[in-house]
Amino acid sequence: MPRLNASVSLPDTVAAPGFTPSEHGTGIVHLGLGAFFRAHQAVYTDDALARSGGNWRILGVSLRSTAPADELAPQDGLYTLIERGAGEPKARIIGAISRAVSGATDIEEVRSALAAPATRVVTLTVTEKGYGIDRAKGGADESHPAVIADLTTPEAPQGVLGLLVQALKLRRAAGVAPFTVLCCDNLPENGTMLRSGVVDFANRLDADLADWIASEVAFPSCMVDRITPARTETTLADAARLTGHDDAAAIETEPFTQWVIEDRFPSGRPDWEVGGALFVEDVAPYEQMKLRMLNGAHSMLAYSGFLAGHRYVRDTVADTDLRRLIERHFSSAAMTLDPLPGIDFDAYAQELLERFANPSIAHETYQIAMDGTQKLPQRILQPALAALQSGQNVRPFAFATAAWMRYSLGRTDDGERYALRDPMEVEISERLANAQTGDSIFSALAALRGVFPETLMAAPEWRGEVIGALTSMLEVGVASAIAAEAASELP
Ligand code: CS2
Repeated sequence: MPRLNASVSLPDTVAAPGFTPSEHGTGIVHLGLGAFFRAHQAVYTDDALARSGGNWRILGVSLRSTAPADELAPQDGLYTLIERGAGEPKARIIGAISRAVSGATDIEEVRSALAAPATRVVTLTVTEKGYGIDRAKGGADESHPAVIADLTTPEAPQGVLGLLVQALKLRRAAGVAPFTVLCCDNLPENGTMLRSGVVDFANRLDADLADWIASEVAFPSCMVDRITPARTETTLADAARLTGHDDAAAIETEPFTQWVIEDRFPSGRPDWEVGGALFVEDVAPYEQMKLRMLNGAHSMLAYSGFLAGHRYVRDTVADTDLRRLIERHFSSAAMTLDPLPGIDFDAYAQELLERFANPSIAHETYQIAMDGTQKLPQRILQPALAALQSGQNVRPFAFATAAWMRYSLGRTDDGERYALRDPMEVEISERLANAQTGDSIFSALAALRGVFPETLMAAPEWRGEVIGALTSMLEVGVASAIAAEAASELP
């Protein structure tokens, strides 16, 4: 079967880009060329190019891996997006990526693209752990390998903060306007957070440059949402069947998509609203809703569901006990939120449940379970603290935290071992080496640097609920602990 590329013709059933890709220049550099970016920002940009044109194609960069560039480059940046809703999957070809490169092999090209006047926006999806930001204090994380390396050789950066700062420095020296930096990871006030890392990193090298970045560079925050499971053999087989071409870069996703962005783009931006992006003054309430309801419930069901033997998210919804806990989690998380005009949290929760239950999406609990130390704070612990402080019952958040602690032991109830896949996994295993009881596991993990808010961990009510849930999981096994929790008086 021929490989997908710019010169192939496609069947009528497949939507081709609504613009001629080669007629549009590149205006965006995107760092983090994974499936989520291909299912989300690239699609909005594709819509914007089709409707409003502009030189807004994307240079896609994967910072470490060479695989995304190897997949996309022979296809002229084209790939198939498969949408799985009710009925047959739908295929569409995305043409927004002008070129795909890897930081491992093409770092010079990345550095010069970031410094180029044509680049007006830099977007990022490098995952929570990829930034090198100290999440507890803000600023650059001095223990992050890329931060250490880039502070040593700032003129040859490889990591996120180093690359952004070096490019901004070159732009300033050349009298080129700065780009706007748009963080698209699931972090609270993600623009403000990234700004703190960039400004602090710059300040360690050149205080004057740091002041200039702080006053001249825009870091709007945004909330991103689209459930995008890791690609499988089925994704590739469906792409080939639907398009008639081999496509090594195909990805699959759900029909739902949402992007809420602060409109601060002094150097311009694509017309992302044509794809449905919502531009608002303050994105924080949308981010909180999504992080605490969708992602919070995701993390809870991932740890408990994985340990109860559920491979996919949809299986956790089909388990009546776990489904009750998911619903309970949604409503407890909603209670920690300020009202959001025009949004009914009950309806949002109902829609989330339907999305989780999507029978055509095979989203692995093990995929969501990775990087717990990076996800727990904004998804579970901040709402838990808000609940504690307002006198709301903290039990649902304690159950989720206990499930993560149980998961951190690295073995199922049957004794099967699995990899934690967390940047703190070595420290976690060392701390847990002699911890057997709920009490000792709680204390061992509470001391992890920068993960748990002290006021929360010191609260007797919280401690009691987490240790209680964890002890039940250890004593009767996770599946039975879920059933017991679902049968208990739900708050
Ligand atoms: C998930 C998210 O893997 C995870 O941690 O919770 O990737 C989730 O699917 C997306 O945020 C949905 O927009």
